[in-house]
Amino acid sequence: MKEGDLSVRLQTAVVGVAVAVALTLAGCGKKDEAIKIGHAGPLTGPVAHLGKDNENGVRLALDEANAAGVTIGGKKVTFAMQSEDDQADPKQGPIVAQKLVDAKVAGVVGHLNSGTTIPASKIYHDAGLAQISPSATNVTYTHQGFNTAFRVMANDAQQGKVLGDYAVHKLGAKNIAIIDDRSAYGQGLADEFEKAAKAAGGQIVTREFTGTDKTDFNAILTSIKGKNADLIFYGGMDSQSGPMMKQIKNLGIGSKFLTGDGGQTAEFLKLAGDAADGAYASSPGVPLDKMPGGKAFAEKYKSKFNIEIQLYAPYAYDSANVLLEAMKKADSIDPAKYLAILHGITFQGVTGNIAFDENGDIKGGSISLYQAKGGKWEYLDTVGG
Ligand code: ABU
Repeated sequence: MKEGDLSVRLQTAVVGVAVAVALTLAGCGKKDEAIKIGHAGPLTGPVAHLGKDNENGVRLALDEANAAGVTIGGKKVTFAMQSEDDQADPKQGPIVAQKLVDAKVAGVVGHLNSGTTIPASKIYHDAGLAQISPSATNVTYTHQGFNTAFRVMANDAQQGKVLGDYAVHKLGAKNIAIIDDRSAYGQGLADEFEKAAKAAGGQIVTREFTGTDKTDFNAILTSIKGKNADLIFYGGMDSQSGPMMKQIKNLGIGSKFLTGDGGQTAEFLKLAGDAADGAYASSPGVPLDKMPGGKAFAEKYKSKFNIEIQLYAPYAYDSANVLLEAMKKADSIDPAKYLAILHGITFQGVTGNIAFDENGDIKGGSISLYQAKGGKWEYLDTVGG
């Protein structure tokens, strides 16, 4: 053998050994992949502030679980969020849901809007995947016979009833005008409100509608002005109710204004400005400072994200935590194993105690009422719970 040949062989052997050692080390250091938890909500568009708020709630829960350390099936596991933007668009809901199913997430927190949550729920159900909505309140979501659908707040049958009773009995409204945004949430809540207001003795003088992309309501409001309504009820989100409130005051309409949880936000106060004063709104659950873990949650949220909570973040946090709790109790991330646990779970969340009825609705949900005063929502009362 020539000297050159020997040198080439030696070099090849050394490189081979080095590659083998590197591969072995890489193998030793290889971490198990994190378990994916899906989140879906509007991360762009007029209600992106609420979608980001929900996403932050989930992120906080997963980061805390990872820091605390979780063992499932005898293995230390970590969680990673896969967050998808459904743009609050009912057409995007199922598309995003399919993306999360294809990504093999172990469970989903979302969606935010009833209009996306309901069509997405069929995809999750067909895949046998648990879905917990922190904020979708339309009744239909949990009444389709899907054992995969859960929500952690009271629904709009409860909310509409409380609002209808409140309008007539507490605010003294006899003649009522109703506007909704034609979304599953806005229209659904307006329907429930109308039923309850009529049952309480109120009269509906007109029922108008707008769209989730509209911000000019002058034509509708001018027509309502002529009807001398004692109260205007709006079913829809803050991106519409904020500008609507401003236009109500600009047109010199003296009717009281009442809306649901989609408007009980800091964003409503910002968009309506001084015109917000006097507006009434409801929200499922109790105010942050009355939630069992509200104060501590608000501090953690502020310190991690350096912003204030918008609305549903505590519910998104609880949704993620109750999902993880079911996985831990089942000692499995397989929905076929942890779904039964989720149905029977009792979990102390920051928003209150979480347990689900046979439909996947929260047991003992409550509705609170607020009035806007001096740029803040002042708490008035809580019904139910
Ligand atoms: N609950 C009001 C906002 C979300 C929704 O139900 O569409």
